[in-house]
Amino acid sequence: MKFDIVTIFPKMVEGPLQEGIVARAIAKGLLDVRVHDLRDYTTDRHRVVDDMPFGGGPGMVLKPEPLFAAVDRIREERGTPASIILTSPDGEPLTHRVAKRLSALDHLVILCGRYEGVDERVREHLATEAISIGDYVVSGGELPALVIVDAVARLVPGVVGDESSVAGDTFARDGLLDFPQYTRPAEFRGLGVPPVLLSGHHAEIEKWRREQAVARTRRHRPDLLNE
Ligand code: JEW
Repeated sequence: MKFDIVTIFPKMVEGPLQEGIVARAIAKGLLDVRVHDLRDYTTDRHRVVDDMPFGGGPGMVLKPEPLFAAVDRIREERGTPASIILTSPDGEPLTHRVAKRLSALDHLVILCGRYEGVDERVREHLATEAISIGDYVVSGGELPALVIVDAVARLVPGVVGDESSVAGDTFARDGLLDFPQYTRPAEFRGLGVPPVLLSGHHAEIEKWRREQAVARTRRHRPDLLNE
């Protein structure tokens, strides 16, 4: 699967791609991720990517020309992408369902916004969709782009070594949060682990885990229980 990420902070995006599951999938050839510096698509001496908002107001807005030029280049070099995603606080909320839909596509472009936002013509005439990573404020679209790549890439066959661990993840399984996990030592600084987990009684362990998952979901995410 191909990803092209367009950003004014390429180093901010490249670092996280060089560690962990995503890095391994890139090394294995399952993912082909390219990061593009938006300033490389400017044509002026000062490589300006932003400008003042028409109508006035605080802050700056990302100009349309470099973003359109970047996508033109990506199209020439990599073909027409299946989706051009604009990261945006007012986009469609990212959910497991959205990640699954995107994971079935062969080529995603992700445009990272910055400042007060992006010229609306980008959203209307260049992007094919806008995605938000949730109801909180972040400073720009780079971390949202990385979250999208990570959530989508894990659903590409082979990216996560053990497919049963993908199927068992919270949100993938049955809409319940995960049960608590413990490992050795069985006693640490006077803190024990639930005895049932040491009992070897598999039916009892399954029952306990289910109860814990339901109790946690009721406590932290009651919205997930209402079907
Ligand atoms: C996201 C792109 C570009 C946030 C979430 N937050 C916020 C916000 C910003 C500017 C104006 C108004 C609100 C910061 N920002 C972005 C935030 C994506 C940009 C600038 C974003 N998902 N995606 N939750």
